[in-house]
Amino acid sequence: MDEIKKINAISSKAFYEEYLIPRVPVVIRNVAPWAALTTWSLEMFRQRFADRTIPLLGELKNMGEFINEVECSTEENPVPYLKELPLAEYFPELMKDLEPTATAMTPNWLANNLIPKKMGTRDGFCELFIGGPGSGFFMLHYDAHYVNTFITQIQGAKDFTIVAPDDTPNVYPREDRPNMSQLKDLSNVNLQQFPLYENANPTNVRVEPGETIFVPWGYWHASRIVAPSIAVAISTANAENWGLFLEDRSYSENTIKKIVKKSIFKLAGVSEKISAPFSQ
Ligand SMILES: O=C(O)CCC(=O)C(=O)O
Repeated sequence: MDEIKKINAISSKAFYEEYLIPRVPVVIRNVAPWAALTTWSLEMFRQRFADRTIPLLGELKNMGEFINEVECSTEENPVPYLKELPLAEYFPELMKDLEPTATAMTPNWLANNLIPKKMGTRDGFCELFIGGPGSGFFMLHYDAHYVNTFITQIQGAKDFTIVAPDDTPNVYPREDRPNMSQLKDLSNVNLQQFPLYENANPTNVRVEPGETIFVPWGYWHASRIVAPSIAVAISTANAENWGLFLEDRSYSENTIKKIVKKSIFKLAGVSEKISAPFSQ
């Protein structure tokens, strides 16, 4: 795969034509003027949310205690990575710090209030990741349901490895979960067990504060934290991938119409029964 370019903030049209439609990974600097980029830090999480409970490795943990541990994390003694935490569920008051929506991430139908929770994406379209050196999302994977993903580094730095979809046979997808690779850590691949990986053409890029990596659907990726890290990952779907998204989630157009209609009535505060005579 070619080297991943770093570009400055870009118009929606240029992003659409040069990166979204041809599915080209890229790092965007200053993707949006988010308050998160200047006000979030490990210290902020410790001060404002010390008593908030978060799930980590199947247990509940106090945020203050977790942040103290992240600061002590080392390559030799890493602390577990807090990953894929739905921000709107655990830190709803922080969602406004990610406004306005970046042009490159617009439109995002997954963030629309008409898409109900039941589709399993709305509350999870924005995820929080916090961790220290020695940890990371080591397992190579691509994101499910054909979503595009934008991962913004708020603090610290992370090394990403990206592998193009045409290298899929070389990265040994799991049979039971084809978007997960059997390669659990790219820094230590057993080539006797996985010889085809030698034919793969991975690309590495370091993502630093204020930078956003765009990972198009189907692209394999893994990360390794190099400095105490706070990041958010935003999944997007719109006309470019909506058909694939619905098909993958086994939703027919008709079901979607029904779901959206229900949401409209709910938002308007009107019962579907009362409004039935008017809904034809
Ligand atoms: O930010 C990271 O460490 C990894 C994020 C990721 O792999 C994802 O959102 O799919």
